[in-house]
Amino acid sequence: VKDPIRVVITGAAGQIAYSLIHQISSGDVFGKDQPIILHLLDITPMMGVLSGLVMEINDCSFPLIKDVVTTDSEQTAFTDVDVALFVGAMPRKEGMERKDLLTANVKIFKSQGLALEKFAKKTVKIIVVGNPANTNCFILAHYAQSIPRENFSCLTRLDHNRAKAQIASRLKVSPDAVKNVTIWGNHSSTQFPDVRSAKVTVNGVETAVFEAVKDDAWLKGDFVSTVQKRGAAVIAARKLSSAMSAAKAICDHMRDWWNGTKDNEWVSMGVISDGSYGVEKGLVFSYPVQIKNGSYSVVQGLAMDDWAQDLIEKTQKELVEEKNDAVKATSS
Ligand code: NAX
Repeated sequence: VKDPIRVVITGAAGQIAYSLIHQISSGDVFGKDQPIILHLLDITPMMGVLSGLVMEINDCSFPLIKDVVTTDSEQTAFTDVDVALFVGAMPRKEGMERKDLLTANVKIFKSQGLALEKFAKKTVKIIVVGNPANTNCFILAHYAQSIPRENFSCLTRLDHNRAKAQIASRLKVSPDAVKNVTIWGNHSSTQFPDVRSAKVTVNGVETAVFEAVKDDAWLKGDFVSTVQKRGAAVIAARKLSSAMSAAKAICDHMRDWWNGTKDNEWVSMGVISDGSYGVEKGLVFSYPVQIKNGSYSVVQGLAMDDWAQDLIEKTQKELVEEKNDAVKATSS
């Protein structure tokens, strides 16, 4: 029997966590033989909601859940954790400037970064989901210097899954017939969903997505903007932001990180840039990655052209601006 792992979820009283807790607890991510102790962090006014959530977790009778810790204390939340899912963040409220949002989040992620540094295991695997996800991850990593840089990531897997779904629906195939799509850059509307190296299997035959779709104008136009704006489209229709699909994407991201990617396949993850593809070193940038033995490596040598380079530069520029504003906010 395996020892339990400790998994902290921040923003545990929110809507993404509500879907996420179920999938993690049922063994979908770490395996059906991996016991789990859940640490659920939220702010003080949400402690009542968390107590109700614990009733529901208990009532699910998950065999893998050995204990549930609910707390508003960062120390309690991050002590000895193996996995940290940073879902909670300050939401953008009406009338709030982008700068105010950034300042509020810098405060949260600075404080949580310091607590992670002090209390978590040094092997902790981290995904930042709360927006602005890339820049929040940058701040978190900055304040947790003793944790290896490769343990930090942010979620762009939802964008990756959205890109796969768009191609699959266009070609009337199952999403798992589509592989090697890439999300480059920021989890924002400047992201670059790229299928120039993606492949699709139709009737047992694997072909390039560009060859199968035979509509370059769509692949470079509406496809890109649909994926970039999908989050906004969900909000407009549902009056709430993506939650079920976000939770599914968090699980996909962590499952692949834990177990590895398939041979000759890659996934998208926001990671701390090592300068690959000319991106500023240290930025949290979404790349195509392959994973083996719990470690990712950025897929190298993918072809670039002026169109792609331009889009990568645009999303990089936005991330540099966000990072500079965030750094400014830490000193103010
Ligand atoms: P909710 O507003 O439902 O839940 C957020 C929870 O975080 C709330 O319970 C709140 O009390 C808590 N919280 C706020 N400050 C906290 C703090 N300092 N410590 C602990 N908890 C705190 O939002 P939900 O729909 O669950 O979304 C969560 C975050 O994910 C948002 O920032 C959202 O923008 C972001 N998203 C990111 C995505 C991605 O792909 N990276 C996609 C989905 C989602 O939009």
